Amino acid sequence: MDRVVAATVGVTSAGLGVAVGQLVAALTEPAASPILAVGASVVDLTPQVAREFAIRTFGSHDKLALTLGILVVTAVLAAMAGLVGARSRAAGVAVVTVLGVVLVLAAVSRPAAGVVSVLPGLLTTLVGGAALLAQLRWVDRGLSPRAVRAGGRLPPIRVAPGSDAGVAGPGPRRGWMDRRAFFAGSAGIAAGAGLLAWAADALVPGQGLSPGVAAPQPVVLPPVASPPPPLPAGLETSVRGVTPLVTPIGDFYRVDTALSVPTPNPSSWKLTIGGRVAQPYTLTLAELLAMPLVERDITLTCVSNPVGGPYCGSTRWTGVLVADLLRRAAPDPGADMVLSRSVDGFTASTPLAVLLDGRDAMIAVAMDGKPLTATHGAPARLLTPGLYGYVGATKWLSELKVTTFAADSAYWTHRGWADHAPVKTAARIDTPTGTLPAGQVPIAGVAWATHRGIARVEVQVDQGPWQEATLGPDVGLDYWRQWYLPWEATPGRHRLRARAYDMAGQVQTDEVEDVIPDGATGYPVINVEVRT
Ligand SMILES: Nc1nc2c(c(=O)[nH]1)N[C@H]1C(S)=C(S)[C@@H](COP(=O)(O)O)O[C@H]1N2
Ligand SMILES: [Mo]
Repeated sequence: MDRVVAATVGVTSAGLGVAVGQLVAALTEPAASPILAVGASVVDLTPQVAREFAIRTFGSHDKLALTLGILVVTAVLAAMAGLVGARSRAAGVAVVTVLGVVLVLAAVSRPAAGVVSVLPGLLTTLVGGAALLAQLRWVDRGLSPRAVRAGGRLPPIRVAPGSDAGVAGPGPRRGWMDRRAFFAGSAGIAAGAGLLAWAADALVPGQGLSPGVAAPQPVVLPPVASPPPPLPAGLETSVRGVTPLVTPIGDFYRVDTALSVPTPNPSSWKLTIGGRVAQPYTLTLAELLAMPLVERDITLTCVSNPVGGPYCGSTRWTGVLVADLLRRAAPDPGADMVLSRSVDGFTASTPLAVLLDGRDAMIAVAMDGKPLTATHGAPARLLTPGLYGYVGATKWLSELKVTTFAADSAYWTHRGWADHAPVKTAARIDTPTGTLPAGQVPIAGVAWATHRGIARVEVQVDQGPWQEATLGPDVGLDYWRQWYLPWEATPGRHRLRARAYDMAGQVQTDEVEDVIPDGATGYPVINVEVRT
């Protein structure tokens, strides 16, 4: 059989199978869809270095890139199945079976998998395999898909015994193939598969190629007893290009391992507090919201944020203090860590001492006065001021397990990242960038030393002296600080650098370190060109 034809048969069969699997998943269990299940497994299995590369290279598009990568690899494997199947049906069936087993295993090995998780992979395999065999048979019998669709109206093929060259009667000759009709048929199958996949995608918000925010069921927040005063106006009202004091929720960075956004049902959601405690207990969302709520202004940063990078956001959070919840459970004196678990299986390890040292570590239920969005962990997430997100900010929280670092490790610490990861002091230059006209212009940005507070920011132009910047409003130790320095930009190329000091007077280090294992360091550098 023509190789291109055989490969095409494989690809369209797989496309149909995957599309049916996506649709079945959309109707039963979205996370078990072929693309998401395989994608999530790839995410969990991929070595850290490759993930870092993906995050940096693709930025927030890393999930889309991963999905496209999976589709390309699937197409290649499917083409091979077509080629193998054209030579030997048994071998083709074997290849499809192996791929099917991988699919089903990927789905059932997801942390939230249930019995129905096998369905999408199973149907993908059955439909894909059946489509493969049927198409190979059509092609072998020398019928174009159009002719096949005509079905009974075609005269039966009569093959002269002992001959494979010719046939008697008016039917198409054995081996004859209308390539154009075949490819038209293939395009039809592909279009059908595309339509099914599109329907599946539309049924499940936030799934697959559309990284949109899935709408959580509305959570009604009770009023907060003694909220802090409203945040002051930030420097953004006077300094153009500086990051706003409060990050709009829509601009708040998102980092997680979830390919599809988990959407736990708020009415059945539960938080379990257990492990090495005297009094384990479980809370419903209503019970959690009935506890005293606090509102705090906190900056959240990702350990994967490169120097000067975007993975940092600041807003007002509403929640219940973790210390209150833990004390009620009475932790064992020998415990030194709280392993927080997400409904999607992600875990973070937070030092118990940090959670009990009086800082405002909380189970957050709202950002900026509004219930958490699905992407930021609805209905409730952990938030630990002063620690990077991977050790203190578990989204879609389901459990707090009091334990020890000796007994347990978490998703990222298991993969070589640090157990103890306080946020490092960092300044970021937001403006100017690129090319600008000569004249007065502010050099401005934000700086954070979460839970230590920012005392001072300095700016250096070229090899000049470090100059003290003016700081924006002080919102507290846990919040970033805006800053600016007026600059008389002269024509030519200039190098701008910045550095921050925490409240203890400690300047950020100029030693350049990568994000692994506990956060990047070094001064941010911006090169600009000033026109005459
Ligand atoms: N369930 C879950 N929670 C998670 C993560 C994750 O992958 N899964 N990533 C953590 C990391 S690395 C960071 S930096 C913060 C980011 O929170 P955000 O997406 O709301 O900004 O979430 C943390 N919580
Ligand atoms: Mo992170």
